[in-house]
Amino acid sequence: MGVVNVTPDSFSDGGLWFGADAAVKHGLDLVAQGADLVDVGGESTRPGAQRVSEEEELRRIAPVVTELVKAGVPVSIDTMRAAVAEFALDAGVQLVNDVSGGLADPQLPRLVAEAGVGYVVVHWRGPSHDMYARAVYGDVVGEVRDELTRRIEAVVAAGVDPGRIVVDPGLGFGKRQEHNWPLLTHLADVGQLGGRTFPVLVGASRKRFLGTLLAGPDGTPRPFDRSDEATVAISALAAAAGAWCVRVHQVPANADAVRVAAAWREAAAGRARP
Ligand code: PMM
Repeated sequence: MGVVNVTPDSFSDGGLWFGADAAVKHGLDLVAQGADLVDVGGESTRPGAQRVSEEEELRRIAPVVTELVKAGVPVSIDTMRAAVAEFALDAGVQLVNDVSGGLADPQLPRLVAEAGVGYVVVHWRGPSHDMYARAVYGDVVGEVRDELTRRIEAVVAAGVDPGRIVVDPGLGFGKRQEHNWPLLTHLADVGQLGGRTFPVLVGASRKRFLGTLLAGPDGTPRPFDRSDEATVAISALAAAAGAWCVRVHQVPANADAVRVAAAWREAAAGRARP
């Protein structure tokens, strides 16, 4: 999954694709580079971000979603708002990526259910402006699994087909560096909820915990745009551990990493590659 953030302020690529034409071109480039899906978002969720209005979010994503779908690109819409999802569903997106897991807008799961598309349910404890206040865990993997299970029960009660649900541990969303790593090393557990196995999406690309890991000798975090190689390493490890999808800003090397991991898994399972 390649990311097109149509925002002026996303921490990883804010402002780069803010104009609709630049955003559409970027989406087409990501597909040419090997992305299977393009995730379009019009609201930054970086730590501390304030929410944008619904009108502004719609204004940002509408032409980009419309043009990419028209060009035959498989699009997912990254939104927490039913009105934005509704526009995107009418335009023909294949997946709704809701970083609030249905908590921010209770109307959203019902819309997804009616459209019969895929739904990414992300672990979330509340809005970005003060998300670190909620980053308190005893057993992070257990608590994320319990909270995701409750979200799945809620969205299924709203009519979403469990077979269309993808789960996401929500790296960085109300989680500090010490919380992200155990989630990454327990991806199979994250996908096993309430007696079912769900596909898992991993969004580690350019996140702050990678910059912290790669800090210089004086402790200065590595800038986000110099953590792409670390993102590629996570993509390989996550895909080898069975993740269904990795959400990334730079596609080429991540697409290669995913293909390496697929060959690795096949060989490990004793199957020869054709
Ligand atoms: N992270 C961001 C935005 N959307 N969606 C999913 N499913 N998972 C994520 O981890 C995720 C997301 C924030 O990153 P960005 O602002 O760099 O796109």
